[in-house]
Amino acid sequence: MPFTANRDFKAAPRLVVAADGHYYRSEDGRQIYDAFSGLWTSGLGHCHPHIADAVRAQVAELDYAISFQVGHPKAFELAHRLADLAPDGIDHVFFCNSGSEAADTSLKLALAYHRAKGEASRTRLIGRERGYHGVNLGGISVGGIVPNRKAFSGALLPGVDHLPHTFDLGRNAFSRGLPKHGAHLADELERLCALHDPSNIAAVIVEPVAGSAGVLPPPEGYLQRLRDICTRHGILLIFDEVITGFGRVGAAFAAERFGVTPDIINVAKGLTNGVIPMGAVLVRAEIYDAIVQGPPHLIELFHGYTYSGHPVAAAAGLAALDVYEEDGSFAQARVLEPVFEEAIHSLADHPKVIDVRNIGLMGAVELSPGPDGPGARALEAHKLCFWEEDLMVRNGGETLQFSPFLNSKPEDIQRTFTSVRRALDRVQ
Ligand code: PXG
Ligand code: PLP
Repeated sequence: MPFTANRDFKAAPRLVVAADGHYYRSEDGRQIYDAFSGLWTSGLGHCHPHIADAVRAQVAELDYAISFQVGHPKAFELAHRLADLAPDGIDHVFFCNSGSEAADTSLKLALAYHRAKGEASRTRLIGRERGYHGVNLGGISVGGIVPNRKAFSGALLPGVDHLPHTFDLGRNAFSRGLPKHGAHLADELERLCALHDPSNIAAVIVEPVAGSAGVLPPPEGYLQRLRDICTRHGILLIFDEVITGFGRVGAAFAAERFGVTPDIINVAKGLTNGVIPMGAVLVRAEIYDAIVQGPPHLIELFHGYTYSGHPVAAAAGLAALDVYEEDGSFAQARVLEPVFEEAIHSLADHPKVIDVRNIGLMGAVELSPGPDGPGARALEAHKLCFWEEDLMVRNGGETLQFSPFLNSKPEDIQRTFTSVRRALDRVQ
């Protein structure tokens, strides 16, 4: 069980055996409302019939195509559809199978790009404290979640710096949407440029809204400042949109919502609505063109996976994009945002709550630590919700996190927080 207290879990396993729309069915036959859309994955609801049909048909028609030698049309079609969805200028796609692979792929592409352009000294990578970019060695090197790095610290990439995180409880607690304070924290990038010289810096990677670290929306103006500094110094800006892509912030991408266009966008999760594992790295034409060079009979980029552009994943991705488009899911999420904001902030007066944060359909409720030490209270709340409120909520550290479906019913969003309040009343 990844990122789970395994012994605690096995003492009382929380098992789900089926799902339909907005509900899981637990092993003991209860309907459990999913307030987290899978693991940020399943914004359209579970077992969506259009996606299930597409997967069923594809697995019977072409199960696999030998990815290092031949292609198949659906991977190219999906690449074109993603390029259409992405901000102008971002129009080439490298497929992989998860957000972690997208992170490492994007870092390698940044290095390959600068080298191809004759700037091979640009090797330094810059991440951010509290950043999450999956669990592979590149991703944890630029990531900033301490327990994910601690045991592996001797093997992390050299030449990595971290920007400060943007969490400021003192000044920004209970912000609705983007917090007011903290744009100046982007200027730390300028300081790193002065320290190392930009000619040694390849890329900056950030989540536009930090997700796993407990939903940290960017301070007003912060992302634009990062963009400006990167542009000034020829540094690539990578947005890790594994969570924020596909409607989670009420637009196709956070880049669109916040009006800041990076050079590279990483996606996974919602790309297939979580149905089949798939990730992708979307890049500007200039990056693709710089890398894909040399004698035409030779391999241009020595990177890729057995399952890159897997036919069944591609079919699931195309079907998910169909539904996002036909349902107008991204606009739906934008309409639900104020409903969600009101509902989640209704917990602001709870004595165990010290902060509530939200943007789009992402939200977190920060708890004060209980008598059993850090993290225990949020885990207990998750378990109470699962067993007694028939509700799936995510705990991470001291936060409860929420990721309602893009097509949620407003009353279900409201009911979620009535249940959470009851659980918080009872936790230690
Ligand atoms: N980047 C970001 C921004 C992510 O949120 C990954 C990369 C890694 O994706 P994979 O598919 O390799 O897991 C993620 C994944 C949580 C939670 O509770 C978030 C993730 C995964 C598990 C739990 O917030 N994000
Ligand atoms: N390990 C071995 C021995 C392999 O042969 C391969 C791929 O052929 C891999 C790891 C990488 O697997 P994947 O391409 O699924 O990431």
